[in-house]
Amino acid sequence: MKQPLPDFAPLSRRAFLRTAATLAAAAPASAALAEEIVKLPFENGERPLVKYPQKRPLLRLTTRPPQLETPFAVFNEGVLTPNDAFFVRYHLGGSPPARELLVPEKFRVSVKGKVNAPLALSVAELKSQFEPVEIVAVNQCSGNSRGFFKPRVPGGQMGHGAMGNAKWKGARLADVLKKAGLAVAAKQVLFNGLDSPPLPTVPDFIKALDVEQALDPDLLLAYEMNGEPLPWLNGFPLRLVVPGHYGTYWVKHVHEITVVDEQFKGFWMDPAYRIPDDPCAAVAPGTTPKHTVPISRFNVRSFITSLADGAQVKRGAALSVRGIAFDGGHGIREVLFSDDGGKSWRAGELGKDLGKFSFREWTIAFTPKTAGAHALMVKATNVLGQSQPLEPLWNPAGYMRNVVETVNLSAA
Ligand SMILES: Nc1nc2c(c(=O)[nH]1)N[C@H]1C(S)=C(S)[C@@H](COP(=O)(O)O)O[C@H]1N2
Ligand SMILES: [Mo]
Repeated sequence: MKQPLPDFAPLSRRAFLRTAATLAAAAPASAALAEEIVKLPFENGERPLVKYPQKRPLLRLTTRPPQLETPFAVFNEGVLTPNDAFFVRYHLGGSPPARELLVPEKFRVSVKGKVNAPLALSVAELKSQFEPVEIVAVNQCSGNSRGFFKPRVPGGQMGHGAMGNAKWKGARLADVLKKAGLAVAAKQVLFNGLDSPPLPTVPDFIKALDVEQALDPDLLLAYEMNGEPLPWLNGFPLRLVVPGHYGTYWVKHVHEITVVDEQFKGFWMDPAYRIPDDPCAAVAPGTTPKHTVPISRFNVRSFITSLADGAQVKRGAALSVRGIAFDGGHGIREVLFSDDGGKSWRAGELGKDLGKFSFREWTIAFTPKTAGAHALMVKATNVLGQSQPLEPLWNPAGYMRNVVETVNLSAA
């Protein structure tokens, strides 16, 4: 079974080489084509809209490695985020891996370590030997919305576009691990992708899950996203999908799965990607947590997508306000909407349920009756009763922002 390489059809070969050079080297030599700049609403929030292979123009945060954010208006196009608009995050200067490393005929994912029968599987074998499973799930970076933190924190200064919702298809990780046969002593499972550090001093990007979590039937080794092979920049040909959990675990271009009999201590598990060991994952602004744990599930979030902050609307004209809500995989129970800055709330209507890991669409009717300012707010609650704070929570890494967001309108 032959698998196609990532399809760069929309770009001519020259354009591809140019973009690939942009990916691999520093900024383009000629800035002849003036880039459109998007201004995110915080200090130093200017981002050029840049086109990468298989992507429409996205907000570029860094060039090496490529870090691209989805323009927020995309979230009003539909509940699934199109592949060409899906955000891109990498950590290592040597990312993304060169296309030559991803040739399907050569690509294998190995399963090794504390297993009874080590495996080396091609994507074709993953497809033919294991039941294919589809799941709609949000992928969100731990630092999504970090740019809004006050006091500000170091790290990628992202708006709300480091998230996306897609239909993932792949083999259950649990089925693959069972085929390899876990040794009795197995404790954690490590995942490594084909991107590598530019210097030996930089630790490789390796993530760990406890065996119990790795055996959860919701976790996939995914080869498809929204009915297409994964885009190059989203992990072609294979990535881990950990529904309900922050993107840091969703290892792209995954080619090594190693079962170990001890607690893994790699840099990207400790000290990176840790949160205060507290139910709210927060500390007093400006302070350092005493104890930390690895980041895990999303907290509850919701957004208005049909109206941008600062929008001008017509007084007396009926609006259908629309948005999305999601949580760490329990499901959204209720979305409350306020058109008076949080004084009164009424329930929005929930849209089609695509599963407990998906964005949930909501809508509500609203007519601005008076001229002047209107502060719209949205607050979701999941089936466990967990909701969103009215005041932002703070932690030094700028993770897990989930304050109730406000969209300010002006009616005339
Ligand atoms: N191989 C590899 N996988 C990776 C990363 C990486 O740097 N290398 N970054 C992770 C992080 S932090 C996030 S948020 C998600 C982003 O997924 P995306 O680029 O497909 O949107 O990829 C994850 N998987
Ligand atoms: Mo991330």
